[in-house]
Amino acid sequence: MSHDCLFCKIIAGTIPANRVYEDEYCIGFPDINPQAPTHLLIIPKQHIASLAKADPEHKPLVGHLMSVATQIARSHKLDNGYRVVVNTGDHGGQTVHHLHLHLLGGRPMAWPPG
Ligand code: IU
Repeated sequence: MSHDCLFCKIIAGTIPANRVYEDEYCIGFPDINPQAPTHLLIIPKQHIASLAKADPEHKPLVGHLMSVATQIARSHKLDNGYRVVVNTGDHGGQTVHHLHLHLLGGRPMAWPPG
């Protein structure tokens, strides 16, 4: 846990969030500023600052997060498709420095992203 990390505080329960998913390794909850009808964040319980800071030892965890995204997309019936985004670093548009997957769905997405 990193004491000045917002997402670590959500994991610890000191900041509330509606956990739509939880297991031993990660939680999923709605983004506070949704960019699509479904916009959830999936975050590991372990503090990893970004995808760029993930080491080979984190491979099973990163794979697990992707698998959970699939599972949540199914349970939310995003049958027409969805997008999973991992903003990484300044140029990637990352603002919260705790690894997270955005799961966006419920509308068609444009490409390329801004
Ligand atoms: P980013 O990929 O680091 O830019 O995404 C961070 C997300 O965290 C962003 O979509 C915010 O709306 C979201 N968020 C949140 O859900 N709750 C908060 O208290 C804060 C940010 I601060």
